[in-house]
Amino acid sequence: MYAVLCLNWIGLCELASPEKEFMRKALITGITGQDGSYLSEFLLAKGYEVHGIIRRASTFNTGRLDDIYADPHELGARLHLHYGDLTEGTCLRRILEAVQPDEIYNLAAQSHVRVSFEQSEYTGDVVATGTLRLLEAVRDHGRAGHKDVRFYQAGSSEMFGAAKPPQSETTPFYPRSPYAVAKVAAHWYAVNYREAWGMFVTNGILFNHESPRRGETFVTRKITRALTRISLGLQKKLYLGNLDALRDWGYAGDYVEAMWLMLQQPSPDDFVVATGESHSVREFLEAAAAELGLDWTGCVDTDPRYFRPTEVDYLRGDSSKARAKLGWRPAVSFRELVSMMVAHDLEMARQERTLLAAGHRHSVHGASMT
Ligand code: NAP
Ligand code: G4F
Repeated sequence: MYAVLCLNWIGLCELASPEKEFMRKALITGITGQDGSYLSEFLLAKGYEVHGIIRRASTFNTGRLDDIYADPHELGARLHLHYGDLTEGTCLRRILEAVQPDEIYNLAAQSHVRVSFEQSEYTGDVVATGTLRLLEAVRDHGRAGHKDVRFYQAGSSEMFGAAKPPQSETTPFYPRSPYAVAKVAAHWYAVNYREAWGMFVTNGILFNHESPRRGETFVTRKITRALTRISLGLQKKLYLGNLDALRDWGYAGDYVEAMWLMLQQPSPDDFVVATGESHSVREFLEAAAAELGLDWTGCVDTDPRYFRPTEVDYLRGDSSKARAKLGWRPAVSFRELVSMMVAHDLEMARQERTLLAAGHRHSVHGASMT
């Protein structure tokens, strides 16, 4: 909340200091999302000046950044936020001109697969054409004589869709949702700008990665939020869709390191980032319930509204290229991930119960939407 109240352009107008001239600058689209927040922390710790593009919203959308945000009036503030949107090229160009970044991480997206079946045009506009707008802006930025920018494109294992596992950089794409089709388009725009204009553009093809900051309508977080609330008597039922889908789930904190490593390479390339291990939604449910000593069978039901018109049944990544070339490997195991998310959400549920006991009203927003 605090972050937005302080949002202004002062960060761009600060006088240059010798340290600032050598400080590397990163521009992150989608900075308010799960990955944007972890990446910001990672880059700030590496000494970067971090700029992020945020959307104007009628409600606060900077909650994930609250811990790292400093008032831009404060001396040495290194995180700066700018209003913008991937659906508008003009603002992207202005921000690029003002920030003059060394690295761009394009993380912004309508990233919910189920929602993309309802809002397919919008998803295409943000995910595919939004990436094109940004690439065009970067291309012109370079042509105007500015320093070269390294560009990271947030690709997704959803692009593999129905392709047989294990999926690697050489596996042909078979997208199964408007979201996945748009990500495939963005992927190929990125490849084309690399080949046509010699730009440093790298595609990260990341398999599912989760954390306590995961959006609450993605299945892992939906499960950990609901089961922890159920265990404290705050909720009775959890409604889910397909429990048989298999995903290669890693920890978001590990995956942002891979993004950064990709932009430190001598040349641009494409990399799959994955754990190499898959679990079903049912297994995630069982593991989370076991953490809580809960029998989930009585409190979980299926609701057809959470099924997808076309499902991705089985994702398991082969990240041997990233491991060999980037020296990357995941640090957090599946069990540790589940445990971390359950512990976080149990604490949230405890706080909610305390507030309720003290007479506060509390509501869980839109939990049944996706
Ligand atoms: P997320 O939590 O849903 O965050 C998405 C971000 O994009 C948010 O900051 C959101 O802003 C922003 N955004 C949405 N529409 C926008 C628009 N029109 N203009 C500007 N910004 C917009 O997603 P995530 O999990 O951090 O994922 C980051 C990226 O990696 C996404 O591109 C996603 O598709 C991709 N990806 C994710 C995974 C995964 O498992 N997490 C795997 C592969 C690829 P608001 O906060 O205002 O909504
Ligand atoms: O958690 P999900 O919504 O993630 P999904 O569809 O795999 O997409 C996520 O990972 C992609 C990388 O592969 C990203 F590109 C994308 O942006 C996003 O971050 O669903 C996972 C699985 C699906 O098979 C879904 O059908 O869980 C199944 N599921 C079952 N019940 C559910 C539910 N998914 C949701 N969201 N809600 C349910 O109630």
